[in-house]
Amino acid sequence: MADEVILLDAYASVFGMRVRVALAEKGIKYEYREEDLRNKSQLLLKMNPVHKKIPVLIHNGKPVCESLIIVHYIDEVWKDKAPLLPSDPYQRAQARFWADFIDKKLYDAIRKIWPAKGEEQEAGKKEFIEVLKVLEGELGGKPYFMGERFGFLDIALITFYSWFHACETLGNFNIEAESPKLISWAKRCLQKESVSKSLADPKKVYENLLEMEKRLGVE
Ligand code: GS8
Repeated sequence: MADEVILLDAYASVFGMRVRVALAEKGIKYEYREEDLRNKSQLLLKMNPVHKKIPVLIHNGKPVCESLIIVHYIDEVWKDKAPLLPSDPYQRAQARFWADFIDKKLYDAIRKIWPAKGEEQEAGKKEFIEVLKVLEGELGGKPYFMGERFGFLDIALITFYSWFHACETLGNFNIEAESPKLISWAKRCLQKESVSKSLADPKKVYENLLEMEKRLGVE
């Protein structure tokens, strides 16, 4: 019997995009369902009753939640094609460490650039640039984070690229001037169809944020 794969997602989500890239890397066909996060579907509430968040991967009726856990799951289930995590346990631990760093530090810094303003936004910008520089150090001279192959850690980070334009415009700074090697890496990742087809359009992400600001009445 063919696998039934459904993804509950939201277009501009850095977390949802990770799952889209992983599924594309593996060449898995799936049904994409866009969630309205202001009016969540009964299916989302049933499939992720703990966090009530997207993304949720529903594989043959069974839900898997949390983006990094989902990417890991995809790698383990569809292991014949495009391995995402390294086979060496130490390398795997490193990949998980840095993915955790991205979730804890980069996401937090972005939330300070938007919807924050003034001093908090300035602090967010500083933090964001510092985090990018740490990541750039970890990338070093390698083409991808784990070496020669695109994989788990690249997936964990590349989805933030869709938000870079919004961060730069809202925070009035230039990411490439601060972290040129990281932008070269991002462009390398974007040459892959699995990435370019799965990522949200940076201009749309920015427009979405402006619309959300209007709705929330952010000055
Ligand atoms: C984060 C998911 C998340 O924040 C993961 O999957 O990695 N750690 C999780 N999802 C957001 C949308 S993206 O900003 C979400 O579903 N929010 C709905 C809500 O908070 O009600």
